Amino acid sequence: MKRHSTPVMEQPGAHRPIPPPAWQPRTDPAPLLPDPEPYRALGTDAARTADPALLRSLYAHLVRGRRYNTQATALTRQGRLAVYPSSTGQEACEVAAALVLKDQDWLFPSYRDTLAAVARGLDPAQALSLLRGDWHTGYDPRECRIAPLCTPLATQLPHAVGVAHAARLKGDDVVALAMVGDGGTSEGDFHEALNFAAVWQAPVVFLVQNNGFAISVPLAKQTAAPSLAHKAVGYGMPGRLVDGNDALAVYEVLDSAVRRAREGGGPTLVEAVTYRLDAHTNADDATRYRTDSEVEAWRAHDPIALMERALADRGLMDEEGRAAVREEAEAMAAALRAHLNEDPQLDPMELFTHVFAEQTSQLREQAAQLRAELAAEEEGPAERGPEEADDTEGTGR
Ligand SMILES: Cc1ncc(C[n+]2csc(CCOP(=O)(O)OP(=O)(O)O)c2C)c(N)n1
Ligand SMILES: [Mg+2]
Repeated sequence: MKRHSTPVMEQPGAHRPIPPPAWQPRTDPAPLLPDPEPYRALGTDAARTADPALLRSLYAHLVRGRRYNTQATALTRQGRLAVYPSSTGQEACEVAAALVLKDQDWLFPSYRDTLAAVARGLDPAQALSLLRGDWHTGYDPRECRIAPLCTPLATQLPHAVGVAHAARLKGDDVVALAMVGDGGTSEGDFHEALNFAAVWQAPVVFLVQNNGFAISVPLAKQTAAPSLAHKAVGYGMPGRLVDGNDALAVYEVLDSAVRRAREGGGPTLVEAVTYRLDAHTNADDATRYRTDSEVEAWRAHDPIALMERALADRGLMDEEGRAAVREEAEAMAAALRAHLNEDPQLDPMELFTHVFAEQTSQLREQAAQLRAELAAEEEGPAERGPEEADDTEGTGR
């Protein structure tokens, strides 16, 4: 009997497509993955061998930073400061971010990162100019190499990449460290900044302070990623996870990321797991969206207490030393109060300077209007005739 033989290619289920050209991942993802647990240094051998001067300096900055936060918050209650986003509980991230940078490097802070700017050397009172509504940024960003405290979420990140990339093209030894909150990682700017940073291998370090909330929105409603540090892998840069309340751990992780960037190794994304102990700002009531017990659990992991224990364990600071640190912080707070209790002498016309290199026609019009209003005010209130007064009577105007 003659058997019908069907060609292989035509047999049902036996279709074999031509394989695509060999595919390989462009980067091995394994070394980019963050550790499963946040890195900790205090209470480990790393703290037992760390440089005593570094530990003492971190501690002094933490205490000073906490005092700065309580003082600035008090000034909002006295009507001396319009708004203050406190970083109490997050001081370890703030201080470490500032201390790992060299003078020629750039810091790109968010609105919550006043302490980082102050720890980098910015005058404590000047750092509050913006939040008092005094005068633009309040300092010269180029002189301090601190970008303006940035309120629009994550827009500082592409700026940091641009500065870092430009410096690399010019051959300048500059690293940019950009700070952002957990909520800021949901912004398009975060994606664009990290993507370009990795493609260009820009000398930039991204520090995400995951403090649990974007105002009242908890992280679980913000992302389904295993961690924010994992997001780095998708861009082709290493992601590091660190205990954000352990100042030595944050310092070590950021220091190694900054060194790597400086040596041409490209960007790193660091997620510091921390907690905002205060409300979002003085205008927020945090009891509406989180429990006291959650806050108390984080208070037990206070960055200052952790560092105090590490110093005591090594016999590096006694009560006298701690009192001296507190005294210095009090002096800083007193100077801050004195400065903010003075009414600033401001020229409203300066509102229009430093906005655009070339002023727009709308701004020119607005400036002219303001100039006319100020001149009218100088001349005093216009005298009104009796008939004019009669005209407005009873009209409710
Ligand atoms: C582009 C943009 N969208 C919305 C806001 C309003 N806003 C101000 S703070 C904030 C939450 C940010 O949370 P997170 O990034 O976690 O920073 P945190 O305040 O916790 O430091 C939001 C949505 C803003 N400032 N900018
Ligand atoms: Mg947050």
